[in-house]
Amino acid sequence: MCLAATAFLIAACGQRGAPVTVSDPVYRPPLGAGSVGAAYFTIESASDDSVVSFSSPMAAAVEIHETVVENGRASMRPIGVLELPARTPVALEPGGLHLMIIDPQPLEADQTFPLRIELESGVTLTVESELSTP
Ligand SMILES: [Cu+2]
Repeated sequence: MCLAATAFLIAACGQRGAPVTVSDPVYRPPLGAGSVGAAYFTIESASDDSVVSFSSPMAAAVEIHETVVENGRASMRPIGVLELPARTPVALEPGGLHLMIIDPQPLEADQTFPLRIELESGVTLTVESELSTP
């Protein structure tokens, strides 16, 4: 237990692994019979970093998408890596960058949705997102 805790601290304090904060995480379950939910939050890193992978033990896959408006029509496309410039909050929000949650398991009313975030620097963190219904 102590060993695991120490290893985590080292990973979180590595030279490039400066603290990363995630604020206001919310999870929107799929609407109706749909199978794709969404998640939004603001993420900020103290040093230049990037998110190389999002996942969840409660979903088949988690993709990061950007919203693109072309000829007045909004569409979205997956981006591979989410850049986190130092000390710059990056907002994931409806109509912008967002997470698509593929085939999520249903949540109980008082449950939160876990999201695992893997950074290029080697740091990983798990964020519990509040359930939010539009
Ligand atoms: Cu999307």
